[in-house]
Amino acid sequence: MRSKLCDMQSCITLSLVSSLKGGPWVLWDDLGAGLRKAAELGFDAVELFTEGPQAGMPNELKNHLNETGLRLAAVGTGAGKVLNGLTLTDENPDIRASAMSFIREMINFGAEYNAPAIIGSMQGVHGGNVSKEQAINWLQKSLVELGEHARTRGVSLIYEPLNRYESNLFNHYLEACDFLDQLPTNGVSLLADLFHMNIEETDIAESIKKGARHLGHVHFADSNRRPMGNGHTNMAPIAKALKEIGYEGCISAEAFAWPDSLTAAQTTIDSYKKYFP
Ligand code: LER
Ligand code: MN
Repeated sequence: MRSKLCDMQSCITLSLVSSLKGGPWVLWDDLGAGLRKAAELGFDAVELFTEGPQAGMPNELKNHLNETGLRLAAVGTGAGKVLNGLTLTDENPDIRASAMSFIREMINFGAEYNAPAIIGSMQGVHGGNVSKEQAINWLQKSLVELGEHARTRGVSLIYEPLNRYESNLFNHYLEACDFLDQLPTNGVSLLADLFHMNIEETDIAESIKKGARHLGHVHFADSNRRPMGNGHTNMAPIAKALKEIGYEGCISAEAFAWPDSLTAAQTTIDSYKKYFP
């Protein structure tokens, strides 16, 4: 039975990019088997990580979603950076342009299923010939254009602040909120990744409350990026904050398949039920 216990939805990540084994996704490789497992455990939705927009096997995906009753929660764009070296803040204008078209196509792909695309590592970093001001300016322009594009497709675009070891643009959730306040679009919302926030925030629950206006998606992982329950994150006040602000989006497990994929999926749904009964 599906765990639709509150207005939030339980979600689990599924990566179809086998070459990135060891990365922070819970289910792996086999779309059909992964979705059936997610449904069997009672998840409401799945977040997909694919090589690109063509790699989601659209018809197959549609059929599996129909069969399982799962919703597609979001699509990750990180492969654009990790596999193809594309970022929105690269000094080379051709690479920035390719990053834009990659993300535009990912937005279109997700929008077929009413699912937003997530911009995490594709935001890039500043350094070398690219000043912080320049990188943020490029990021700003890109997010406005892509956010407006997403709106025309009936979805939002999700921007994810990352911890200091992965980006040097926006590491804090509330700084990213201020940045979004300045954007002349309401097509972009923010991702609160509890793993990144555990590294950067003073108080995760407080940041979520203060920045509730932009919250669009949550990545659910413990302090060590293992499934929630395997680290030292104090989840109770974070869950309370999410309930208090009336968050109605996905709580999506982007965590290592630790100690293995199926155990991680089970631990995640158990934690979800514990904190969001
Ligand atoms: C993507 O959601 C993310 O959190 C990044 O850490 C992946 O590198
Ligand atoms: Mn994340």
